[in-house]
Amino acid sequence: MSSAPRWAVERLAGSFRIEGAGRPGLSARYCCGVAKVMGVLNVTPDSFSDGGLWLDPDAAVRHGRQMVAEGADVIDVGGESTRPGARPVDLAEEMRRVLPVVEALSGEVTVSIDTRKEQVARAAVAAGAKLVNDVSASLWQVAADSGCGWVAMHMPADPTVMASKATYDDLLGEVTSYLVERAETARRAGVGEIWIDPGIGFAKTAAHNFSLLRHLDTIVSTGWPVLVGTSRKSFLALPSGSPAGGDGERPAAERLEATVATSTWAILKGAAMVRVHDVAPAVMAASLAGSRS
Ligand code: HH2
Repeated sequence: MSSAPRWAVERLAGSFRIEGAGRPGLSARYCCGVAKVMGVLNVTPDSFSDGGLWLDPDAAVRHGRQMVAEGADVIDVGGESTRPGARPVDLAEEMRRVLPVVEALSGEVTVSIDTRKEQVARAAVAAGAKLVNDVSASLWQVAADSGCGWVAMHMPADPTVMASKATYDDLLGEVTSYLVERAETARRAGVGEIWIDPGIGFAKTAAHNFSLLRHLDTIVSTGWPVLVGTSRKSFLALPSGSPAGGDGERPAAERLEATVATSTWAILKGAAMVRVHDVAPAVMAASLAGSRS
């Protein structure tokens, strides 16, 4: 450890800060050279890859601490799955799942709340969350009122129907202009820290997801810090004939290598943060990809 460069030591200690987050024209990546890692903490029974594992609050907090020990910069606590076809969770149940976990972890690490409900976002911020991870891209007022950060993700249709809505005339143009419009609206409302996220896997085919990764630099060139979440998603199952080849469907638990590959790809294209279930390999990827310049 003593021979590690200073940035690596700072990063592993979890103290690396992205100075430029939310400032158009100043990509966060260029401020410090290393992308952040957001660890996924799903307090749900039905998330697509880890449903039920962390439903118990004590187990969730232990897992959150484990991800912090592995170098996560942010822990993203969610109480409602957004996988295609997922059933909505009622407000009281979502609050019951996430609030004790947010409260327990927010004194130890930056916590984000992954929700589409304004009341959950407000309660989580009151419990210590510093970032609202908003797949609906509609909750900027919560961030404006509270001074916390905000992630706007592209999801053109509700999870219950989104599988049938993956049609675009100009995928990259539509995703980019939607995100920039949301970010500018939030900035006008007074939000300081704003992230944009192309919403990999949300109303998108595998070809759409690969295309967004290939052209991620266009989204990065808007100047808003970009977050990307490919972790364990179904387009990484690599069926025969997919762009990356492969010899059959891989279950979610066997998509680690593909997650690391696509997270590294996103970082090299300029993403300032990646959202992953497996933190240690992503921290390694971010450190190596960031140390090249
Ligand atoms: N993906 C998921 C959930 N939230 N938030 C952002 N900003 N970007 C993403 O790509 C993203 C997200 C889906 O992953 P997961 O939370 O593991 O699954 P589930 O929605 O089934 O809980």
